[in-house]
Amino acid sequence: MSTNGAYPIDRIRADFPILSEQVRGKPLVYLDNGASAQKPSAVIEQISRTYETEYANVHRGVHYMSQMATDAMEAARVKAQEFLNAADEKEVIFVRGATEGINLVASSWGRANLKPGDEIILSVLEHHSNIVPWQMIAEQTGAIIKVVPIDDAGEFLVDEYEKLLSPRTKMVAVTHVSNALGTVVPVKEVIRLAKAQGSAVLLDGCQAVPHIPVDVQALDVDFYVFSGHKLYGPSGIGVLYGKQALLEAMPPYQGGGEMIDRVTFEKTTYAELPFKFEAGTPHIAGIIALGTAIDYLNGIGFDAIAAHEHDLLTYATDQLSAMNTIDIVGTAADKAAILSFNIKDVHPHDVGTILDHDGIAVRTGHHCAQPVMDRFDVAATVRASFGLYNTRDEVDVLVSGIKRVQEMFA
Ligand code: 7TS
Repeated sequence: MSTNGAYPIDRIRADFPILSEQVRGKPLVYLDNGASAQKPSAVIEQISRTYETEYANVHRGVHYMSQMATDAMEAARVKAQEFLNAADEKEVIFVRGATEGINLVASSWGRANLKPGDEIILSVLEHHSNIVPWQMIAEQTGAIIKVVPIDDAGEFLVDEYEKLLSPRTKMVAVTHVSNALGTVVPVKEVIRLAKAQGSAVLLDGCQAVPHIPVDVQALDVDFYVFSGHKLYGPSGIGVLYGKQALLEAMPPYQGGGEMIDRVTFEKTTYAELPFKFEAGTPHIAGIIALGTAIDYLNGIGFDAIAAHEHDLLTYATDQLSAMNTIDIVGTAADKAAILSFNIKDVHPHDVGTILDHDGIAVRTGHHCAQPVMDRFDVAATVRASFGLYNTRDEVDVLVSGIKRVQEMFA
């Protein structure tokens, strides 16, 4: 099983109960981590433990259980703060996921800051959740969207980006890693150039945080979002990081309980950060278990994870490149562990269905990134996305499955 002498792959796999499941009589080969990652026992057990031993609503009870749940939730906020190296825990807002985080910024920051003629820069690589919220706020405010192109390898074109930047640029919102292609965007350079024009920057970190250590202070990024479920944590919980001064100047996104200071029918005042942006009862057990997922990742370490996943990506890419009926879509020099491809004259959905019969889970479709598909003039791709528990043996199963598809369609 081992792909790298020092990497404790057997122990890691044993941490994920679902990996011992059979699918159609075959061992599950889970290569759809880009859509959602599986959960280690520590995370699964933490969810039960919260409900069994320390559950009540948070931030409102003087009673013991409410205090316990509040303390556990706030400890998870500190873990998320440290995970991103944010300067203050107030800068960590719990949201449902990246989608809600981006909608929050587009709506709240956008309403307060965008005027007709202001420009928002996105890239062709964006997931729909980093396109549509900006289109919605652009329509409301009269702001204009500009799009950074990519080259045939799927690389973000920094030169073209520079040409789009101007004093009219108010927001640059780009992905850190492309979910469809795996391209790692040179975000440090993107941010440096945006700052030189006085623009704010939001990074969509969904596909980055499971693979790359992130330091929001070193990046000097204004907003950073990610979803817990791609980080081996629960679904329904994610993080929006924002610089304190920006968050303080932004109006609330949703109104309700938790986010107020004092309510009267004449005038309502709002709570301090982070609660101003956390209306309603949060996903308490999910937040606490997200903290557990962060602990789990830190326990393995990003250097080890990155080396392991790089080995898997290279091993898989080498084998697929050697097959002459395969087109790899996205061949950037710097890629996270995502491999998108098509088999000549076979529809990706047929590939996915046949692979599923071998117990192999891959995603097929447009990956909620239709502009990327349009750029490569394809309707869809097959995408294998690797996680920290995948193995070279599983890549071999994928390659055999692909060969079977080729034989069936020959
Ligand atoms: N941004 C990126 C880069 C993503 O990959 C995704 C989800 C999102 C935003 C939205 O995240 P959510 O948790 O709010 O839904 N990407 C995928 C994917 O690639 N396959 O399924 C979901």
